[in-house]
Amino acid sequence: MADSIAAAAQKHPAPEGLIYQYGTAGFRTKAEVLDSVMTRCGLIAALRSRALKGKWIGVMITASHNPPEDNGVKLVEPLGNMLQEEWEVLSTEMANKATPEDVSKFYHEIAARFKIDLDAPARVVVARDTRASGARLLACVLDGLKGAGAEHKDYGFLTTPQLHYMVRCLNTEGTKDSYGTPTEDGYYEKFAAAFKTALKGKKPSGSLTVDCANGVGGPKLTELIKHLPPKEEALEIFVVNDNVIKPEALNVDCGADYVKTNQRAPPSSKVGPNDRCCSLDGDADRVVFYFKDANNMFHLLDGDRIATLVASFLGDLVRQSGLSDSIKIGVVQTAYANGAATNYVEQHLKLKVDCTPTGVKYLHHAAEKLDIGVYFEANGHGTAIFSVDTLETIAKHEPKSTAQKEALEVLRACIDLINQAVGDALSDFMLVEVVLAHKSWGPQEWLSTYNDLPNRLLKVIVNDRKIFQTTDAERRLVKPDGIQTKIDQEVQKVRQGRSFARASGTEDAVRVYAEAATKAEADDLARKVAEIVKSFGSA
Ligand code: G16
Repeated sequence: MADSIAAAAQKHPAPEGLIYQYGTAGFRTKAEVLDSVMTRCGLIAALRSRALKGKWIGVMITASHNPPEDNGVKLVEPLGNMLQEEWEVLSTEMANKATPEDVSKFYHEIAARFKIDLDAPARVVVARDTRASGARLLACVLDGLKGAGAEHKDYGFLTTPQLHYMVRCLNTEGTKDSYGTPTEDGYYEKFAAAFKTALKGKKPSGSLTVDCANGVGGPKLTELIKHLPPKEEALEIFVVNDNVIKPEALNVDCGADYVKTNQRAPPSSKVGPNDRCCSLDGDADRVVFYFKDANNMFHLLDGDRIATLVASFLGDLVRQSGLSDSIKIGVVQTAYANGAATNYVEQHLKLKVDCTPTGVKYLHHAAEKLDIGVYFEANGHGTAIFSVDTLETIAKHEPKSTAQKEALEVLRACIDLINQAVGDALSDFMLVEVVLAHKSWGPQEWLSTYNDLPNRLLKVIVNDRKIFQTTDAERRLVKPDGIQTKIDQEVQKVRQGRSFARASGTEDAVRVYAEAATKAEADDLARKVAEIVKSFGSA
């Protein structure tokens, strides 16, 4: 019998001299060099499904916040989690095999190593964002799936969190843990209904303008709105930057990454003072809020702010429901979290903070160890997850008063509103609106909970970013030798200074973060650390 694995790999040969790596969020690089990687990811997805006795595995084709000419692929585990680390390593090895024969050999080696029955069913769900290269790369994935004899469902265009939702729904369908109906309508109905229940008749003040980064979030939000209560009863939403007909506009001068990095609204923004705005990224798995005050000053309400808002609200609900003795909340952040946010959580909310390396997979993993784990990266990626025991405690709890009953109802609705599979910009922004409506807060009240330390994020292009190796949840560099001492010397020169540098896992760059007592000091520190990185990176 002909070797269908080698044949699939043969159809999409690997370009010579390139090394691929399953990074922070899958493989991500220029779309033109990704064909072979896609086919091989199809093979890995099929193997992963077989290893899990035919459970559905997800393949999402997206490069999220990256520029339009990039693309990428992430694999999704049966409950909607990120791919297990051991399989990331296998994916990297598979992506770098030189010849079709090597690919086939490695495919069979994996099967032997994990005792995978190659006749077992393999089921894979695929979806993509709106990038121009998506259709071609999807065909490459499908060739891999066909070569491996896997069954597949193609959902066409979806946001990344919708794909995670589908995977979880398909794997829990018909069980007591059923997560929902695995259709787009099922997604909209579930989250829209939870939004309505969680609001409990409270109407958010004003409107919300949602910048969709000209990505897949635009059309999907438009669909979601059709399922939400009418604007007279709930929230008025204005959808902007939703042009997916022009793929070259994706993430350009708009979107969550633009707003967070530049600390300014998209230049096209036309909102008035104190109008709430939020920006999604290209695949709608992150969101940041912002507004301009009466003096036309821009204020960012980023992932740290969402985490503190959500943690304090869930804490209130747990207390008001009479559950504070049995449920503890914790917050998970990364080194990018503003020092003031960490302080606020520890000192004011009196909650435990864990710090992990960048990457949703790390935060999610740390949050899983908590009863309620609220995790957000400053860039707006995140969600809150509830342990199985906590869900059971909340489901079984008998309220002892009307006040407890009402709080419990909102808490239960929030559980449905929060996408438990992965951080989801659409679900997250609705959660924020619910909290603001319950607190009768506008953006100004939200902002006034604490004062961010001025900060600056820079990108430095170097010859080889892999030489920058970190420790202590990416807060310190261990390589190149001597670089951390130089950074420390600069940090000590400014008041409330903190800075770190780390290689990006999604772009060919080193990221530098700095914060300090004043904007000038933060900018200066970031610039100095960037210079240090540059000098070591060009050596
Ligand atoms: C991905 C990851 C995030 C991470 C971001 C930037 O986001 O899912 O966890 O914060 O990349 O990572 P890095 O600094 O390593 O480039 P996205 O929205 O691009 O998928």
